[in-house]
Amino acid sequence: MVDVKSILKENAVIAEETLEYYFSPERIGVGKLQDAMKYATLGGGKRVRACLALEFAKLFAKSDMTARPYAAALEMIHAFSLIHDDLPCMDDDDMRRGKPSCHVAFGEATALLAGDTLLTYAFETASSAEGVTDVAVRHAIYALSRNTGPFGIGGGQQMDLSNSASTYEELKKLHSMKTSALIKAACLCGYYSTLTGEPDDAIVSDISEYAECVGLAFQIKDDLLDLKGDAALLGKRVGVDEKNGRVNSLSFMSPEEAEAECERLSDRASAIVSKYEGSDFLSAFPGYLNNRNK
Ligand code: GRG
Repeated sequence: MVDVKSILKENAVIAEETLEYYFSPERIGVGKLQDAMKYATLGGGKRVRACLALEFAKLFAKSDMTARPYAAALEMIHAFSLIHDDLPCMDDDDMRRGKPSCHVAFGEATALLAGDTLLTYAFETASSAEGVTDVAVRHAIYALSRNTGPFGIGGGQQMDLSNSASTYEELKKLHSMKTSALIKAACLCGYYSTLTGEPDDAIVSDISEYAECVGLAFQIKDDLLDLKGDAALLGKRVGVDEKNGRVNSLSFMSPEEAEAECERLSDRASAIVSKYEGSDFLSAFPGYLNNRNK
């Protein structure tokens, strides 16, 4: 049996070390902006997106080295989205990862800039990755930009702001953009980082479907944790969606149905990836994420 918890932890250490490298004073300078970028990115989070990038690289090339800059870039983009998501004009959350949100610690203006700068620095990091082919860089940059732009988390967040989904199918579209998209970028960047020629369409299609299922289940579980999770473990407030009258997956299904849907999605994800040799971790990871308590 694969020890998912330990492998996730090992990958989180690699992600943290890689981020430290990219956040060295020689690379980004020093000052309040840099402090805010580091505050929001380092020393917290499960590193799910970094882990997926590293593991997909290992699946296709037996090494995670090529994926490390992408793992860092993905966590920068993710941290950026969390900073902006917590702002008073968005979800207005004052706690994140067990500490005051970035805007509470640094003020709104610096938090806004720290988010923007993390996004642009992620692309600097991804485009200057060493030890990968030009074709790898081209595809990875496309995956990152496509999945953060109008058809990715940016567009998904705008749909979320309208709080108007009236069916689960509509909400699923939003979740696909807001949550699955960056997970898809992570899985694809892992594969793309190993490329020596053009990507294989069938592999890209499998990875995309795997990521879509993992992302949808991840968001439903996030909604379940908001309903009945432990704020101390989660490091953020719970009951936020209910308090703010937000539409989420539990607006359309009972908690039991939501858990069953998570299981259905993670079974589908496992089935897609299990045909690849060496996919034990990636097959087991979706089920592990469904059982998380933070
Ligand atoms: C990309 C232009 C552009 C804008 C971004 C603010 C925003 C617009 C999007 C918000 C996206 C968002 C916060 C989606 C929620 C995804 C989610 C379930 C986050 C929680 O992820 P975890 O549990 O967090 O992996 P940790 O802290 O473990 O990293």
